[in-house]
Amino acid sequence: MSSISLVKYKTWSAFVALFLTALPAALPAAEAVLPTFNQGWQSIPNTKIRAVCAGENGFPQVLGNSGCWSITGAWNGGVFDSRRNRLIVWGGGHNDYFGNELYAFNLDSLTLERLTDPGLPTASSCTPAIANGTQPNSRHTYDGIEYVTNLDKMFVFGGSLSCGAGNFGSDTWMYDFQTEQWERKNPSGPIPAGDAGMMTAYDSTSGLIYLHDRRHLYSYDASSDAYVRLSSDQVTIGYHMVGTIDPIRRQFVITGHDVVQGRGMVYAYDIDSGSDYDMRTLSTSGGGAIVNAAYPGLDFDPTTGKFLAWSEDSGSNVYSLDLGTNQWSVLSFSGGPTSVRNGTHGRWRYSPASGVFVVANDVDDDIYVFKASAGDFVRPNAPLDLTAE
Ligand SMILES: [Ca+2]
Repeated sequence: MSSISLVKYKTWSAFVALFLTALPAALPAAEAVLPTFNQGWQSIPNTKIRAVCAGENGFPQVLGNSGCWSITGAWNGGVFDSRRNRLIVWGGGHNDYFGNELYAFNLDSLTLERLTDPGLPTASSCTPAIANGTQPNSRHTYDGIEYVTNLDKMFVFGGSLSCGAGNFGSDTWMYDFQTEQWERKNPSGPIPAGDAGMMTAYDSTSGLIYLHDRRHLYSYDASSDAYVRLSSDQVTIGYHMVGTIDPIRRQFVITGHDVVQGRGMVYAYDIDSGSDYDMRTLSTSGGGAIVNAAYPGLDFDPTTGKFLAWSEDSGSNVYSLDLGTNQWSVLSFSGGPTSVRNGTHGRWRYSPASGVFVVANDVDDDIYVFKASAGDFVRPNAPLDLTAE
């Protein structure tokens, strides 16, 4: 296995074909070599981002004031590339770190790698683009990046740009995982306000990205490059919050410590057709440690129909929110990641193929996997729209 670079194979079918040709005949099936996970927390050896961080591996000019720590610590998020079963971590920003390179942890190979080298030269001022306009400036990415499953691209909105002032961008980019190229978008429609508080989620039903700045809910259609402002009534919510979609109940849910209210809050928008897009405050119980956290990790678990959340204030506990009862439940385990500051953002994500959550807590931590249930997980069939390249 160690001589095979699994991540070069971009599709499940190519991936399976590799196993069938590369493995000794005595090993009968691909499932025999794919990892399975135990209930609770597991750390995956040799998966520290710092070991492959660009700033300490050939690109000292991107280190900034805080160095490689910034890739997770400087308010940066992540997305889940469900086609390749891997967590993507992306961000730097402000004066902390100037690299715009991507990192990936693959749940099938259990390896972590740097996918790209940083774009050069780095920005000399607060510009959205670098490398002759072909790549985004590095930035704190917060909850402002998402994997767009139907296009196999990563969406990026705004963030605190790499420059002395750390100005907030309001630019939109897509990273194409097939061509490994960035594209700056020129969207139509009212553009959301660039700020620390933007929250995004991809909706698998509509194929749209939903984005909330601190005033309004928007949708973004990446195919037509158009934002639409969905909410009529302006709200004022604080930052330190994250947003995620319940695709079954058709809700965009926001939670975390709201600096405007001075306490943790849970908000929701109905995103089903015919919605009035009015923001509702949900009265939930039992989730104090997660609701009050700054930038918690929050993602939907389709096997239970609940949100699962983890934050730097959670210890080894994971919190589960049932939108049917508005009740949080505590899933108590041991051996989870050690707390760091500045939030988890989108670095806590669900893997549909493996049936686990995965978190990149800190560049000096190994990757952690969390499995909520004790039973075996049956790997779903590969998506039908994948073809070999
Ligand atoms: Ca989100």
